[in-house]
Amino acid sequence: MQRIENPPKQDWKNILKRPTQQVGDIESTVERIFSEVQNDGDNTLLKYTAEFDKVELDDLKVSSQEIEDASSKISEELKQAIKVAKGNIARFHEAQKSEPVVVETMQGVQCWQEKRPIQKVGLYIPGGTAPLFSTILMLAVPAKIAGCDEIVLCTPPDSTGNINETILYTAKLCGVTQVFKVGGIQAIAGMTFGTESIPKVFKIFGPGNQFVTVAKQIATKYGVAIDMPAGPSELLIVADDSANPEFVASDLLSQAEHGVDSQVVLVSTSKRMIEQTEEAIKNQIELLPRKNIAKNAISNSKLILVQNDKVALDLINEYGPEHYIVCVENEDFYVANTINAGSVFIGNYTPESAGDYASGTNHTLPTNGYAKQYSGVNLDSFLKSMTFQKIDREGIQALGTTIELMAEAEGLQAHKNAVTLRLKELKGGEQ
Ligand code: HSO
Ligand code: ZN
Repeated sequence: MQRIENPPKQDWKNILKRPTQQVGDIESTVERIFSEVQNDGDNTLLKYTAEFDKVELDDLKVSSQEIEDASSKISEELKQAIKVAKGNIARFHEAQKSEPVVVETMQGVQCWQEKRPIQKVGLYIPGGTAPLFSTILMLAVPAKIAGCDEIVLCTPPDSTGNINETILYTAKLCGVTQVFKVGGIQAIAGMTFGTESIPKVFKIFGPGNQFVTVAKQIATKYGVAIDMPAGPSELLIVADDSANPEFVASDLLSQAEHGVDSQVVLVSTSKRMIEQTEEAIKNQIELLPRKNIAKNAISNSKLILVQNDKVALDLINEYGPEHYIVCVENEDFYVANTINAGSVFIGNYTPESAGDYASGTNHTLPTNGYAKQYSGVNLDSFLKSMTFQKIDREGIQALGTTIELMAEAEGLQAHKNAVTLRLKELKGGEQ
């Protein structure tokens, strides 16, 4: 890990740079696959599944038999754990529902806003080295609470044409409507246009590699919404001598093991804390099954010593971490004054893994500094707001002249007429 002491402000940007991703020529590849999927639907999906996932499938859709079989392969303890997590995630997101407020902006003029579900949503769950079934909980549970009618899930098959059993079990448990064995760019294209098998969706959610990330961005060109631009996992911890360096090290490693491009940062006003954490990382990392990935990520990561809390806070707000652990005596200062972070974990007994799996908050969060302008996934991500208004006779009489004057000034006579005719009719009625 790189140790940095009291860096001057002009160096922060450079120090806090995320590991760069090789984007290269991805965009033209994505465009090509999108246009093939648009023209030749399932055939293209099957062709690319054979090419990238090394399996020839007859059918993209997971059968109900496969889903049933999956359930019997999972231990009761794990099923129970998934249900506990689901309960907490559901409680937290259920509480995000809000009631419409009717505002009478003028007498007789009522305006309000109501939320309605996005009817069809698509969830992408990556394959790869770790089957992230927890992400299904984070996406399908709020989608269901929001009332989305159709929840489609795409995930790549393994080379025998199967999907991880826990992914299938969790998808069923959370009310996913259909699961498809397709991954990568072709999966995002399938959900964007719809194919013979896969329904077209209105919004796509979920993490993925660089190809999937670029594909989601291209999907927006075709009118499909996305949750947010995704990037590698990140964690920033601010810790002082009240923190436990073994705990801090374990948290940093928990994110470092996600991928070689994950980034973890420790900020502290205590040199002792930094030294002890570095030592603890060295010991713990050797015992991890994914130590090679974690070591790579750790080599990109930083231990930053700063002069005081104010400097630490400014640096944290400049970085805008996806996950942010606060383990300091004066936690209130950090909690109250942090403006840019995806999700905040407070105190020595709040590991980031809690939010990754089971405490109730969502783990689909803005990375790459996007916490400055994006929220993590929440119930509203699956809803859209519609406004309503109802104006009565008294209301149009109160507001009419205002509208007429403004329409006239914009040179839009028909707009004005729509009011004038009504006012005239009301006047006539009075006589
Ligand atoms: N930390 C990841 C989510 C995750 N962790 C899934 C474990 N499983 C990104 O927020
Ligand atoms: Zn994680």
